[in-house]
This record gives sequence, C-alpha cells and structure tokens, in this order.
Amino acid sequence: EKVADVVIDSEQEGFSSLSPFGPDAASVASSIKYHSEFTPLFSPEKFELPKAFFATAQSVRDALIINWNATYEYYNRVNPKQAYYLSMEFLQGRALSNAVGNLGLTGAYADALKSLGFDLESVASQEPDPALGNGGLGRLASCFLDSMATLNYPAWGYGLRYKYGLFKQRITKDGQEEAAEDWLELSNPWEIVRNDVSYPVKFYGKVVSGSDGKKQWIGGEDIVAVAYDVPIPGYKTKTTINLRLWSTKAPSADFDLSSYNSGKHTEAAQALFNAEKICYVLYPGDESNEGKALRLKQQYTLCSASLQDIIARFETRSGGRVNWEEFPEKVAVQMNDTHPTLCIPELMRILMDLKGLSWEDAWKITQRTVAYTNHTVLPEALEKWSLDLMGKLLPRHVEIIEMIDEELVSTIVSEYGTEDPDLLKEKLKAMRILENVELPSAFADVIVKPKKKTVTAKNTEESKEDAQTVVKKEQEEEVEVIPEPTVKLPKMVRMANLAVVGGHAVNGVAEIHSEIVKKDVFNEFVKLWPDKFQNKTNGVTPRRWIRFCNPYLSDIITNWIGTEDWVLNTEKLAELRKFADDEALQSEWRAAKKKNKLKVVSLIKERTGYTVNPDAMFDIQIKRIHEYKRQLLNILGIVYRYKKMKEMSASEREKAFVPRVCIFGGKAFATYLQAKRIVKFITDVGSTINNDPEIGDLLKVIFVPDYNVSVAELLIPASELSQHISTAGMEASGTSNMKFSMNGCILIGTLDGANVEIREEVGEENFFLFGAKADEIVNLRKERAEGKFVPDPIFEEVKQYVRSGVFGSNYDELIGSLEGNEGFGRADYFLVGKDFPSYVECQEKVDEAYRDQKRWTRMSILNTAGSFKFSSDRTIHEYAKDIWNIKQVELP
Ligand code: B1N
Repeated sequence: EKVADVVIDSEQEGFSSLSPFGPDAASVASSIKYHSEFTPLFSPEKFELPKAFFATAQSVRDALIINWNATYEYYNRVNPKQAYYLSMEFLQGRALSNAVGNLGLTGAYADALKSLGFDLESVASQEPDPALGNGGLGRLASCFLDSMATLNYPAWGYGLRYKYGLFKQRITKDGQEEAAEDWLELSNPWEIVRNDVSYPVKFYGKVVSGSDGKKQWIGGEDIVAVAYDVPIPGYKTKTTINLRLWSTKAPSADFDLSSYNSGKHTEAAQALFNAEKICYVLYPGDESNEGKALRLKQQYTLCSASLQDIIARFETRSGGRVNWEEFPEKVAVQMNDTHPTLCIPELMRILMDLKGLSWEDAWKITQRTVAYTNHTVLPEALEKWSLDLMGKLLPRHVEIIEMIDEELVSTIVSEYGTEDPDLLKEKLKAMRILENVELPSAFADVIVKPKKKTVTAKNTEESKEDAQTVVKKEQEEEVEVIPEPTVKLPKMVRMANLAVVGGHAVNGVAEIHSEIVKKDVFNEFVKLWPDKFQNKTNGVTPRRWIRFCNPYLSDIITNWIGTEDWVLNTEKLAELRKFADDEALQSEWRAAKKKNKLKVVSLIKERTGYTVNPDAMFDIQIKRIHEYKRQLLNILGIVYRYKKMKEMSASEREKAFVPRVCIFGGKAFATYLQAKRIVKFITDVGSTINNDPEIGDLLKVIFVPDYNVSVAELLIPASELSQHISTAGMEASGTSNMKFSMNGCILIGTLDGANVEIREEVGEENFFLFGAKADEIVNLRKERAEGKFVPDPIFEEVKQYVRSGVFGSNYDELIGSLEGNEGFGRADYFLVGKDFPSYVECQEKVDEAYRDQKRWTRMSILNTAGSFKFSSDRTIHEYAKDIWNIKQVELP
C-alpha cells in the first residue's frame, strides 16, 4: 500500500522525484563522490579509473533501486499476469552506458565525471563484460529484457549467476587458448543479493508413498539457491524489471566442524564445494558423466528455485485465498530452448506433492502455464538426457516424466489405432518422450498383437501342425516384431518432445526456421496439435544496438527524420528511404561510418598489433565458430582472392580488387576440434597475407581475440559488409544480421534464418545473395555422398593452394573434411564446395558495388531504413499477445 502515497513525477524524463539526488551534473557528481568514499571497494588515497567506475555504477544503482522497488510494489498491488523468461544464459554486456542512457542521464553523468576529472567512455570501459552466455540465444534473452522493461510489460528473467563467464579467449601461434573468465573478481556493482530470498533444492534421494498415498521425495543432497537481483531499466520509463540470478550454496549446517577440527579440512568443506560448484561455470564440459550430472543439476536448480519463487509470489499476491486454477492467469513461463524443460515435471511435482492437486488438475495448469521456444534444428543440439542419470538425480521427476510419456502413448494409440502396426511404431518413435524404452505395460502388446493375429491365421490353415511348432513360430514372429536394439541402446529422455507435450505453445525464431520446425523436427506433433505451433521472428534492442553503440549514426537519423522517437518506434526509420540519394545525407552517413571505423582501427592495433587502413572496406564475420556457420567458406574465399592477387602485377591488382580488411571474431567451444582448427587456419592465413609486402593495404585478415558484446558494439557500427553465410536451413535465425543491417551494413548471405526476412524488408537489390536453398540441401548431400558431385575447378584450385603450404602445413583434417576422405567424417556436410563458386562470384559483385560509393551509401541507408521490423520491441509485443497473454502495466 505504501507506493500509493508516493507521488511520482512523470513530467521529468528519466529520473523521478524519488531520486536520491537531482538529475543535474552537480548532484550526480556529489553522489559519485559519496560512493567513492563510503562504498569504496578500493583504498582511500587514490581516486582512479577503476574506483571511478564502481562509484559511478553505485550511484546509478541507487536510482535503479528506487525504480525497481516502485515497480515491484506496484505489481504487487495491481497483481497483473506476469511473464517469466527462464534461460540458462543471459548475455547482458556492460550495463553502465545502457543504464544511464535508458534513464536519460548520459549528459548529466558525462558532465559530472568531467568535473571529477574523468570521461564517461573511459569509465564505462572499465566494466567487465558479464559473459553469462555463449552467443545468440543468451543475447536474445538480454534484448528481450530490455524490450519488456521499455514496453512496461510485467515480466522478469530468471537465470543462474555463474561465477565464471564463458572462457576468455587468447590467440597464440597454436590457435585458441581458453582461460577462466573471472568477471566477479572486483565484485559486481549491479547485483543486489537477497539473503531473505532463498529456496532449498534437492538432488538424489528416493521417493516414498505416505499413508495418504501422496508421494514424498526424501533424503539425498540438499542445497540452497540464493537470489541475486539485477535491475533492468526500461528506456524513458520508470519501469525497472528484474533479472533474478540464482547462486548455490550449502545449508550452513553442512560445514563439518568436527572433521575440520580434527584436521580433515577438505572433507569438512566437501558439502560447501559440492553446492557451490553448480554455479561455477556456464557450460561445464559434459564429456564426462560428472560433467553431465553437473549440467543437469544446473538446469534443475534454475527450474526449481524459479518455480518455487514464482509460486510463492502467486500465493502472496492471492492474499490467503489461493485458487490454483488461476495460476495460469497470473503466470506465464517461457522456456528458452529445452534447457529449462524440467520446469514441466517440477511444476507438476510441486502442485501434486506439495499443494495436493490431482494429476489432471496439475497437468492442465502446467500446460496452460509453460511455453517453449526452439532455437535450433541441428539434431546433435536437441537435448537428450540419460534416463538412468536423471532417475538417480531426480527420481520423482522421472516418475512424472514416465507418466507423461504413458499418457502420450495413450493419446497416440487412440489417435492412430492399432490396425497398422508400422504406422503406429513410426508415430511412437517420432513422438515419445522416452527413447529406447519399452512401451508402458498397459500398451505392451499393442504393436505385437496384430502380427500375432497373422500368425494365428496362418496356424488355422496349417492346423495339422503340432502345438509345439505353433508356439515356436509365434516366438519367432515376436522376436522379429519387437525391436531388438531397444534393450541395448541407452534409455534417454528427449527434452524437446517433453517441452512440446507439456506446454501450450511452441515457437521457432524466424519464418523459415518455424516452417522447418513444423515440416521436419516436430512434424508428427503438428499433425496432432496444429494450433500449438507459431513463429516469433527474433529481434534486437535498438537502444543498445544503435542508439548507444552508434551515437554518430543516431544523431544523423534523428536530425533527418526530425525526432528521436525512432528509438521506440523503429517504423520511423523507414522515413530515411526518401533521403537515400540525398548527397548531404550520404556524406554525413559516410563520415559517421569513417569515425566508427577509426575506433576499430585502434581496437585492432591494440588487440592484434596489426595496422589497417580505415579507407578499406570493413568486411566482418563475428559469431560462434561452427562448421555450419561456414567461417571456412569465408576464409577460403579470402585465400582465393589472395591467390589471384599474387598472379597479377601491382597495377592489375589495384584495378581488380577493392581494398578490404576482413575481420573475424568468435569463440570455438573448447572441445570442438574442427572449430579450433578453423580459428588456427584463419590466423595462419592472416599472418601470411598481412606480412606480404606485395599486398599491403589491399587485403588484411584480422582475428579479433576474445569476441564479446563490447567488441560487437565497436565492430558493428564500423562494418560495411557482414557475412551470414550458413548452409541454408541450419541457422535458426541469427540476430547479429539484424544489428548489422540496422547500422547500415550490407549483408552477404544465404537464404537462411532471418536473412530471408531482412532481404525482404531492405529490398533484394540491397542484399548480396548466393548459395543453395534450404529445400535443395537434402538432395545435394545425397549427391555428394553418392560421389556425384563435381567440384568447380576454382574449389579444387583453392584447396590445392592451401595444400601447397603457403600458409603452413597441417591442414589435412580441415581440407579433408571438405572432401570426405576416410577418417575425416562426413563428406563436406556443410556444402562449402557446392557454394564456393557462387560465393566467389557474389564477392566480385560486392567489390563492384563498393567502387560506386554513391550506390553503396544508398544501399547502406536503405538497410537502416528497412531494418525496423527487427526491433525486439516488435518481437516482445508478439510474445505478449500470442503466447503469454499479458498486458502492459504503466506505473502511475
Ligand atoms: O539462437 C539464436 C539464433 O539467432 C541462432 O540462429 C541460433 O543458432 C541460436 C545449446 C544453443 N540455437 N541453439 C543455441 C545455445 C546453447 C546451448 O547449450 C543450443 N543457440 C542457438 C537466438 O534465437
């Protein structure tokens, strides 16, 4: 009730009258000074950059806390339906510039810091990049939080507070090296630990039935999940939502004092370590069984703690009159890929075992509450867990999953009948949650029976046969019918199938991907429940990805369209279209690009030692290193270009090629050898070309080490060409493609993921398209495997050139993978050879277009103008309306 008496000054942009200090530079400066003295973290005698960063962040945090509290109290009062975005990853990037920008205080903070002898940009660059994510999936979650807050949606994020982020990448002469990323080393000024918000989480143990028939999960290992809140401010709104990250610890009683006192120090602290290690790293290597168990513990911790918290909030807000049927009217849970799928059995468990609901009621509530987003169709990325492992770690959940599987089998059997056993077998194989597990006993013989009938029929004909033979025949028939491997193959839980069955909506992340999901991966489910399947094309926040990372371009846009509203209503960007040929705009546009390129020239010098020419075309591919993303196609294109240059005289070269700086960035998963070979190859090619005096500024190949959100914020505004060249059908969406396009970069790409929609929006003449289409891939692979593929001579030429040793040796595995040599696995599965000629040809068109700077600038402007659909604000509105059914709630 408190908040009702508080008057919030909505006239003032950004700050409210609740602010602990005024929005003017002098008050901000005194707040920063205050924190430098009284929340110090550093010794008192010096006031240098690191301390300036923390003091500044703490002063901003004061403002965020006020808005956070006001938002929370208001939601408590209004009790709206709230959405919860559960994700194992949030790739937040630095928070300072974003927070002051969203609060409308960039000017005040810049001036305040100036008066203290600092500049905002250097202070902001002190902040470590919280890398609690791998790539697109985690960054999407963070863009979504920004849009939820900005659009005043009552919505929260839930995740894990990993002590170490994704590894730090170093590039040495041997390729990539990984080191722990200790992002919390100096503490995190944005988080607020809530010591009063913690929940028990159990592992192992066993299930017993109470006298009332109720199941109880007892014994095992108990840990505690503690809430760390990260305030998420919206842009030009008071709404400040929450990212609640769980950290794990042992219950305090678990420290074994007597062991400790008797000198067994390690044993004494064993329980503490066991609990804390759950949140040590983002993606523990899962080759070993211990690694697998740890990852599963992480996933369960996220689901269990978050659901307990959500349920507690629902109960509090119900004010003592809890009606569980209303739960789905107050709560929407979105599962970011299958990683939080344990939400389904966990919600079932809590509702049945702890709240006393029946299976039927709990199931209805669960299904109405949760929804699932699929982010990949790569079969190896569709999560499966060993049933044995899960059964040990989460015995009660496995019972529930078996029950869900049994109900699903029953649905399938009643839908398709038992007349056609092959058909039924196929359906069960596609849809069952459990894999390599016999049918539930109630259905044990539905598939066998019809065959037995045939046998019996035969027997009547040959009625003279003795009983012995009949039995034998029947047995033989049965052996044939029951698939033998079921017994031998490991029993698995297919998380994607569980997510589809347990939720009310399933969505893909770009149109083409959602179609593939429906036609391919979940086709059988689509036949059963066509209405469950949707598309929600990804988006990115225009705050971080233009307004704050590209102030030069933002000012130009604002001047030409006459308002800054485009930051909230990106449709307004379309107004730039009418100025695309205006010479004044064109020259401002180029000048902004040049300023951004100069920043990257310094970054490259600092990170790699190479000097690059800011007048060359900046050609960029930044993303996780993966074979399907085809960094190999890019680098082989560069090798081919280099070879041609070497065959020409100096003057021919200059005429034939546009000078380029080819920039790569991205991390390879530590155990993904082929990806690491690609990194090594790129850097080897770089050292040969970059040190070739004949080539000079005509071609440079740069691998920027330790690519992360902050590096992206520098590279994207400086980009002129960016590469999104995955094998068609394999990149679910991509989101950097959207950021590049917004920043006036022209894309070269295949018809894959969101490229398809970007090309539609910006116009096909403003997009460089090449390569095979998604629906051709299956056939092409088949041809390839049958040895029918005839590689283009230029592909043979480029491979031969690499083999000749120009860049070093030891590329046998790499080049071999493109040929399918014995021992090197799938024959060019990603079709680099097939697409190579059309890629090279397309790159020639890029050069030609770049030579005409007027044309190029026009294309660039039309990319920004046509990118408005790809704001995550649009995406979040769609989720809110079509999946979550939540309404915007504006604070008074
Ligand atoms: O999710 C992004 C998409 O834009 C990308 O195209 C897609 O590749 C990415 C297992 C993933 N899909 N799957 C993952 C991440 C971590 C992990 O442990 C899978 N990431 C994507 C956003 O929709």
